[in-house]
Amino acid sequence: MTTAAGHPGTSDAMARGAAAVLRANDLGGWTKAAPRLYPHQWSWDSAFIAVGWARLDPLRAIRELTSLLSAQWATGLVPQIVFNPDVAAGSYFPDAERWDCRRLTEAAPAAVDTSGICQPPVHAIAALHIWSVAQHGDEATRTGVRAAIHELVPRLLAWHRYLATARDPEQSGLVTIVHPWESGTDNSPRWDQAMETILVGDLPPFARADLQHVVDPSQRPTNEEYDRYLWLVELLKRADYDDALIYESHPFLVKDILSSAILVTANSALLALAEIGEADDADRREIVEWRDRGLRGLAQQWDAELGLALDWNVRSAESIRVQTIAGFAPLIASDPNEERRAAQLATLASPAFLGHPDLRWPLPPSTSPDAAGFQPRSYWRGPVWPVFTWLLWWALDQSGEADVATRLRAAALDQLAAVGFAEYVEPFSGEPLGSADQSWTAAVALDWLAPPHTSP
Ligand code: 9WN
Repeated sequence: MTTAAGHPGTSDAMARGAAAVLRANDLGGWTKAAPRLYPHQWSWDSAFIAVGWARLDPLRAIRELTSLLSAQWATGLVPQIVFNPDVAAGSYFPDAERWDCRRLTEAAPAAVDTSGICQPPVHAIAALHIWSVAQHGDEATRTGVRAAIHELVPRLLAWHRYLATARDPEQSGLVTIVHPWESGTDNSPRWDQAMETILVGDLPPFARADLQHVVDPSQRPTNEEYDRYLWLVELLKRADYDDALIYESHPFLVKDILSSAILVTANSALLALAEIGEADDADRREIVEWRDRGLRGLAQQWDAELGLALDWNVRSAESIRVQTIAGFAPLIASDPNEERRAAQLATLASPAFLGHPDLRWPLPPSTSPDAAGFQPRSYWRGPVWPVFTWLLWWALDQSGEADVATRLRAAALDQLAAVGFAEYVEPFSGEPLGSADQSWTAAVALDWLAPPHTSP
């Protein structure tokens, strides 16, 4: 498969190619996630995309976040998708009409169409990253980014408060998701058990648009999975997207360990942003509480035997014991506990992940080849996602694991040189899968290539 940007062999060519992908997918103040498969603005994509834009233009980068956050709901929810009104009907499903948020709830913004769910809260991490990169820019850039952060901080506070309250009424420190799409790792085998119990009712007919854009349907979720995804959307609509009602009745309620870990790290970032944005002391104390509660929640879900943290199924009251990259939650959250850190690093290096003898590159498969649900070509069931490699690399680098981080970055760049800016990659053959010219893949390449070769 050849990407529009080509297969970049050298660092310079790769950086030029990555910039070209972002520019081609740029629609003004925001960037579509992929040229054809994902023609709208996605929430966590935008945060990673902003990390890449920061290396080209920090002011454009912060606009990506400002634009996304302007579609925030009155509840504080930052929507998974902000719909592009200019794309042809049938380009992506479920579309704005199917979600029908503006008609069903006053919490949805009046000016734009959005979906009615959220995605992992990477945004504060991205905003702080942009701020750090902007320090190397001119005065106008620094002033512009600072002004934007001033405006973003109250919105980010409302977003994190929403996750810490409406999405954690138990005060467990862990974020509840109500749809696998909210995890960002949609068809991960983590969700299989919870999804199998869902009986699809009277589902209005629909046509999938995603299969038009991949060469092989086995790379995408199955039709059975889609029926369940769409049924969950119907149930959320029947509850008028009311979080309290959803909590009472919804069949899919899961504490997502990855979103929870990202929230811990995002709270650390928000604390720094609160300083820049001059938030008051009460807000700062609240952020510290959320962060510490999050760390305690992650510790509760630690599985010493697997050396991974596990999701928790709220409905069945049990841990979900599947080996996936989400289990590296303590590493992603910079959990200070030494024992867990050592165990996480050992699991990462083991044959269950980076040490697997058949891997094309030592990069983390989304699901361990040892796990029952592993499938090397299917989306989040096995392929390597460069964007996730970046998140893990960034967390390792931040927390002083320089050697592991350096090796991960080198392997990631080797992979990108071979596959271009693919959405995900078959872990054994190295075949690029999903969409070509995926914005967040190009974005993380730009960050990896920026000197010095560490995060700012
Ligand atoms: C549903 C845009 C998004 C990513 C998700 C990824 C995929 C959408 C889909 O694409 O999900 O949100 O249609 O499959 O799983 O992480 O945000 O890139």
